[in-house]
Amino acid sequence: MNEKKTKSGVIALAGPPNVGKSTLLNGLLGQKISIVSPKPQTTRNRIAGIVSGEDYQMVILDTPGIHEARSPLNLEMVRIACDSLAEVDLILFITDVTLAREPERQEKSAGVLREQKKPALLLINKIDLIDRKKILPMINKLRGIHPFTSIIPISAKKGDGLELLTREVVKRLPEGPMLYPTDIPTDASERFIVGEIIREKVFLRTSQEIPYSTAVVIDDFNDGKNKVTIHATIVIEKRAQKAIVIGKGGKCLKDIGIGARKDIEALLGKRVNLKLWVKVKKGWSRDQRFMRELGF
Ligand SMILES: Nc1nc2c(ncn2[C@@H]2O[C@H](COP(=O)(O)OP(=O)(O)OP(=O)(O)O)[C@@H](O)[C@H]2O)c(=O)[nH]1
Ligand SMILES: [Mg+2]
Repeated sequence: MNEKKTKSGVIALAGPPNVGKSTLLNGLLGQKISIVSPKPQTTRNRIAGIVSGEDYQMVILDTPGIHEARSPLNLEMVRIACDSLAEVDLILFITDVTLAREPERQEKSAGVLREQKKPALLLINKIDLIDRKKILPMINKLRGIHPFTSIIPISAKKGDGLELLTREVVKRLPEGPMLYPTDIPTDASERFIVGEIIREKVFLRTSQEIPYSTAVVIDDFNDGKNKVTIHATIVIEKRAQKAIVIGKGGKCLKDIGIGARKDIEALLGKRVNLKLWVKVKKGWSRDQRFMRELGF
């Protein structure tokens, strides 16, 4: 029997915070599995999206942004991002048009690429924000920071350049069997994504240090016939933050719940009954044991 040859491999999305790594993962998948916000350091853990074509499979790892970290949580995030690079066949290093104006600032995060000695493509994201004429000079300026295999301008949000990007990635994948069933979009559990969706709504509806002091724990996930009942706790670090997350007359927490429920219903394709609590756990982001419970 003449078996059709397939190509498959693992690809990491890496780069500084906020450049659009998670938006790109969702764009390539055509489905939202990784949370997105205008604030840096949104993604905290590695999450794999599985993009399957007729004769290829790309297992794409979204990673936390690489930044100068000090707190234990942030150090852990950067470690996860750097460790992910060691497991992959190809690295997609992402920058955006704002950062690309200052190539010097990229050199540091590009330093992790030099350690890896792996093929890396550079993606310049958010080209929808600038005049097309400015793209070529930008590409020329960025060539110097690393011997990239190729440089591709994209707009993860609008979908520009994603077909070309897919072709360029598949071209470089080794021949091999499909690594996952072709009908599943991610290796993450529904429970994990639900926790992330709630955390995203906290990122979108609170400010200053609160998003960075927030973790979400799923206490109960009960998948009924027509309805899923979910109990979750939003964990914050200080008493004063609790009042803010709950908001005047409970408004902020209610909005977080409404936004999260809508997205969770879309994810699960079922009606959802979401119950949220807010709990103070002093200094959790420095507590190794609690961080392990969260999956770090
Ligand atoms: N205009 C424009 N905005 C974009 C594009 N891609 C992402 N964004 C926005 O950039 C912000 C950051 O996007 P994310 O996908 O969360 O970025 P990230 O690199 O995953 O960030 P971290 O997880 O914090 O490292 C969000 O407000 C996105 O909507 C794009 O192509 N064009
Ligand atoms: Mg992200």
